[in-house]
Amino acid sequence: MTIFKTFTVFLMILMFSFPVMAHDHDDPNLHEADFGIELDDCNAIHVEPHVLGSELDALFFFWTDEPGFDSHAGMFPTGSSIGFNILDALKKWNGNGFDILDPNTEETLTVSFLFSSTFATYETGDGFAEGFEIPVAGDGSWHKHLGYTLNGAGNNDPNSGIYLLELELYNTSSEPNITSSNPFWIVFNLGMPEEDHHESIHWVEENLSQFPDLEQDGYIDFKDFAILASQWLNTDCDCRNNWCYGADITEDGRVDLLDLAKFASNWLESMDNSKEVNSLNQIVDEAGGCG
Ligand SMILES: [Ca+2]
Ligand SMILES: [Ca+2]
Repeated sequence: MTIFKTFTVFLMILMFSFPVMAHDHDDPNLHEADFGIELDDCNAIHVEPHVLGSELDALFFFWTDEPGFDSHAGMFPTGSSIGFNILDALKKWNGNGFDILDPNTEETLTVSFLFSSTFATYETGDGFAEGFEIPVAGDGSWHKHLGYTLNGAGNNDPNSGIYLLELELYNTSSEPNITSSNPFWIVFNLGMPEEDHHESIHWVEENLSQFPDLEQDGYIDFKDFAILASQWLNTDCDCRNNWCYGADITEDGRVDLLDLAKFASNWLESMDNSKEVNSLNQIVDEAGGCG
């Protein structure tokens, strides 16, 4: 058995021994169904969890206002606003991943908000789309529900399916200067079985959120594992050291079995790609470790 295969078995044992638990809100004071938002120690907007599901209501114009956003009082500078950007085209679940939809011939999604006198709407396009800004409350909190409407092509109703929206939040404050959030996702379901919805949410969690490409070259391989190993059991991870150089994949302050399980499951999934397996074997060969 090669070192590569031995290591794969080792990772699989770890993965099945220490399943990664789904993220829940751990703050009981925030609205449980919403994204929790806060500023971290580096004045970056932190959105938790990174992925939430939502149900579109076919009897109510394919609309929902869930999930919302919630923060504690005093979190953001009063007088500032929080805005959102749509980071990519709307995508649709195909059973194994998400396909990009053509906004000219397929579904789009409209994001809306009712200000005191005006109704603001922004629609997904074929890529990045700028959203709008909503002021922070007088106590420095931001608890808002945007509206989401799925549009069919032309004048048609939208087709049943599971749709993916990618967003980011930013704040208009310049003192302090606040960094935009990392991408986060809403997975909308229109008329599909809940088990398919859950599967698609899990796919986003595994493949888009907390993707453990620590060296950031587009591949998950031994070079990334070397970074994880170098930070193993480190307990002082935070935004100031970029969560222990990315090794604290779960961003909970320490590098431990939860991070290794996350790393292992992504690595094993990437092995479906034979090119990736070849590159991994090549690394083992170059390291002189092929047994
Ligand atoms: Ca990498
Ligand atoms: Ca961790």
